[in-house]
Amino acid sequence: MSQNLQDRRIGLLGFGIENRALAHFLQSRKIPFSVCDTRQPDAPLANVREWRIGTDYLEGLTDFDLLFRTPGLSCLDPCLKAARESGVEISSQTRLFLQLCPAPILGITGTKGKGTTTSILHALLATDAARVFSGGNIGRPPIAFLDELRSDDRVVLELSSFQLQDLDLSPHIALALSITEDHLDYHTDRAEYIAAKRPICSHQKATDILIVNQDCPTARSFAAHSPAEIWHYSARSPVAQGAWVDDNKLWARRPSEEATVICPTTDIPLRGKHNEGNAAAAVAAAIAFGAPTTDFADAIRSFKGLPHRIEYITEYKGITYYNDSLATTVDAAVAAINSFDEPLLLIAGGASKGADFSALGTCIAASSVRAVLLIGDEAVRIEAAIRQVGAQTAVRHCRDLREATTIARSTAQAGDAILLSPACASFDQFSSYAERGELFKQLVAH
Ligand code: UMA
Repeated sequence: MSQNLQDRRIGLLGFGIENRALAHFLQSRKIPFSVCDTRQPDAPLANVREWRIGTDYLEGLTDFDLLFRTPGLSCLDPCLKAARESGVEISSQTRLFLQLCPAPILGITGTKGKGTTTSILHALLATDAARVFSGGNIGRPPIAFLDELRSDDRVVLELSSFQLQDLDLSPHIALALSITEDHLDYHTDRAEYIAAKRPICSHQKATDILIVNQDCPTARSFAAHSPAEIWHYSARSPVAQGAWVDDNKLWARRPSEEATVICPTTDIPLRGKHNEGNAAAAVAAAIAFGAPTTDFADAIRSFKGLPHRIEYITEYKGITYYNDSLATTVDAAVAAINSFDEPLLLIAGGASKGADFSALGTCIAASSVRAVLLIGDEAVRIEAAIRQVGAQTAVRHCRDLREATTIARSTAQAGDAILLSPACASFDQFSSYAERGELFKQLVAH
């Protein structure tokens, strides 16, 4: 494969986290390449054949034989389509990794829960003798650890619709979590978003395994697109092979074996029914990978959770604070709100992704939310969704996160929780969800 790459005119489209890692991989093999990006990189790299920077960066793509698309650039872009039709091969860091990886790969996709499930699965697999490597959309491009891999290792990849959309090969084990809708500013519509995720399993072989969320009709529909053996997981009811939650316990069953209890659900140290589902998904994936269940309960009990996902920050004067900045979709915010019984002051709003907020309005009306503090571009549409369902919940429009936090703190009473769960992207006021979450943590600490 390196030899094949040596002889080609290679262009990296976009120079972010993924293609930077790919650039280092190519340079370590003395394979030349050019870089095309809308903007000048903060830290340019030496020994790049050519830099094409600016709004016209996608012009003249037929100068290349092989292009590596950054996830943020849709494969449906007209310039990419034209290049493909002219015979240029369009690839990506993810595809190259799948082509070169010597170890079995488990890929996880879904609208929400990918990161948490990937992390729980990593913890479960780490209890076994085989080494485990995790990466992908979670923030670690796998090409960066390709050279460390051996055939007896296990690889877990979190894969987004942006990464999956044009893949022509699938992981050996695929896990489809809940699939609803997201990124409607990037995907043409819901159908195209769902279709973009299907390569998680559509190029599998009969000897592969596909695990689907039994509780999600869209995830279940993926089974018809894969020749692999089908397993399930569920947060609600038993499955034939896989893992599930029932009778306040987490269960697992390998094909043709008796069901075994992994642990009581009270051992899962994460809030919310959706996280019981994520734990079941991780257990199903770990047993599909052949890991023994002996130490799973310990691994689950000591799982710390991830930053920015219903992350407990502190308690002060009887008020608890949670940072759920990663909730960039309506579904994620709804799941977070539903995981609280105590009275809630919700901070929500942010940049638009074209979402429909009606489910958020319905959830707020039926929940323990007693006040909503709105920020960002989507504040007006969120208030409209709350009013649409006739909810009487107090709504305040705030200038920014700082003001929302100050008002929430002065309004809250002992026993309340203050939750940042925006249901929106962060890009109107922040560079990322992580920057938004970090600011919230700082504001709460002072
Ligand atoms: N660029 C262009 N044209 C475009 C898009 C981007 O030139 O149309 C350039 C930008 O100027 C910038 C670079 O490409 O220089 C940025 O690339 P990028 O944002 O496409 O990708 P990376 O920085 O490589 O990060 C990507 C994922 N980003 C996206 O999917 C948008 C990261 O997921 C991922 O962690 C990383 O690869 C490692 O795999 C982020 C994300 O928001 C966190 N993902 C979405 C989500 O989780 O909901 C899908």
